[in-house]
Order: sequence, then C-alpha cells, then structure tokens
Amino acid sequence: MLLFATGGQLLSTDLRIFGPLYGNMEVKRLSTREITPEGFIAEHWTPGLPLVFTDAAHVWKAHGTFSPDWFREHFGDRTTVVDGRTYAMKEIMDLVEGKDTSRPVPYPIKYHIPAQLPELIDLITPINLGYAQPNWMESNWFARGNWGNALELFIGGPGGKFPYVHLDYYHLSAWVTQLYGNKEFTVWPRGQERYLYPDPNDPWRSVIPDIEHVDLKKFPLYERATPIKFVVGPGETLFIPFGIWHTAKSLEPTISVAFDLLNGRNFPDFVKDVWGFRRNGNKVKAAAITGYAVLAGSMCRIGDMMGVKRDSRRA
Ligand SMILES: O=C(O)CCC(=O)C(=O)O
Ligand SMILES: [Fe+2]
Repeated sequence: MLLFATGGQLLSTDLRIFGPLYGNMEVKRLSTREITPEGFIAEHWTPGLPLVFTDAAHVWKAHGTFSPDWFREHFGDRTTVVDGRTYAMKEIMDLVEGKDTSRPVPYPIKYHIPAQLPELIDLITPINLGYAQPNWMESNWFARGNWGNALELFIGGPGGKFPYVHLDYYHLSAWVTQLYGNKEFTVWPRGQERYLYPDPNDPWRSVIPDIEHVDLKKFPLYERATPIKFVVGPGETLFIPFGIWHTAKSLEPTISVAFDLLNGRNFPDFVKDVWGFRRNGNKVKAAAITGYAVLAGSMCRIGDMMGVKRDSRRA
C-alpha cells in the first residue's frame, strides 16, 4: 500500500483505508469488452472488489458443453467422495436433477479436476481466462505443495447451500465459473468480520449456522451486516478477492469450475498462513514448508519479471 502525506491528509492507492466505501460495495457485471486485464488489476484486484465477468469464460470449450447429460455420457462411472460416501457421476446427476429422490442431495459435490477429471482441462483452457494472471498456482513450484490450491468441479442441486459463511484459506482469491444453471452468491464488504462471528477455533468460518435465518438474539451484531446477494448464471465468472466473506447457494442443478489465484499481491498473507496453519505442530517441518513457500514465491516473482508464461494444462 502506498501512502502519501499531503497537507496532513492521507491519500492511498489502496481503497481499503476508506472503509465506508465498502459499506456500499456493489458487485459490477462487466463484459470483456468493458474491462481490460490492466483495468481489472487496477479496479478490482488491487482494491479487492468482487466482479462478475459476463463472458470471460466464453473462450472455454466447456461453455455450452457442460450439462448433466454430457457428464452422464462421458464420465457416468467416475466417482467422488462426499461426506464419506462414494457417488458415481450418473448417481450425482440423478440426485441433482431430482430423478432420484430416495436420499438427500449433498452440497457441495466436488471433483478435483487434475486428479479426478483431467480430461476436462482441455475444455477449460486457458484457466486464467486472460485475467487471473499472473497466477503462481499455475507454476510447478506451487503445484507440488498442498496449499489449499484447487481446481475443482462443483455440482449442486436446487437449494444446495455451502455449509457456512467463510473466507478462503491461505488468502487465496477465488474464481468461480458457472457452466450450467444459476447459483446465488452472498458476499459481505470487508470490515464486517465482527458482525459475522468468526469461529475462535477456525477464524475463517462464521459460527452462524444458517445465514438466511439468523437468530439476532444469539448474533445481535449481525443486524449491522450488509450482505450483497446476486446470481451468477451459465457462462459467467465470479471473482472473489481474498479477505471477502462469502457463501453460495445452488438455485437449480448447477455445474461450476472453481480455481484459486495467488501472486505477488496476496503472497505475503499467503506465507503468513502457511506458517500460521502449521506452527502449532512440528516446528521444524513448519519452518521447512514455509521456507519452501518463500523460495517458490521468489522464483515466481522472478518468473513474472522475465515474462514467463505458465502452462495451465499441467495435471
Ligand atoms: O460455489 C460455491 O459453492 C462456493 C464455493 C466456495 O466458496 C469455496 O469452495 O470456497
Ligand atoms: Fe470460498
């Protein structure tokens, strides 16, 4: 953050110091015709303001291709585990489309794309959509670690709610592209943590059990929160900057692709988390992993300076 002192006033290149602006935060929807990658960095990534791209993912072959039937046909037997139970893709699609009503529909149902559905990678290239870059998560330096780094397929049925309001771990910024069906997102402007009651044992999650029916006797400060709700539809991409509390609800059968963004801007916070999540365990191991993260980040920073192009097709 750059601060300039001018006649006793502080000016900032980082809008975060103007807290009240966030109280009125709106989530813009923009076409790629209306915002350049440089404009995205200046107006959304740097100040940390969410954005819905209406058409950035239209470059993906997956746009207009992914549907329950397409997954039944191509990956019907591919399994994943949700809450300790194994489901095949065709069972999942029957559940989310209401063809099987014999048991509850869990949410979220996830596949880790590089490990469980690597065939999809070609259909979601370039993963960065021309905007989520540089992304150090695409470099081999970070691909090997387990940093909360994810490239995931999310599947949901009508009314499927993400189980809690949260911040993403490791200060990663999230990109969620809807490829089928509408999903409702709720975000809270920065500075409202207090109203959301972070869990003291896991301060990345709110303890409020159902954000649609908040018990104000138990959580009185929530009355001051200003949630912003909006729907992301097929072909649209939501950018959720690090530090923005959020949650989601599938309004109908939905299929989405989510990935994380890490680069020089969120890296200092990322490193603190790499240490912070491990410091209570084996200190030597925690120090080694944190040291590795610092080295990997330095290599990526040098790579950025040299204009290295990262290959998102790596599995
Ligand atoms: O699409 C969703 O359900 C939201 C996912 C999310 O926020 C997360 O995985 O961290
Ligand atoms: Fe999240």
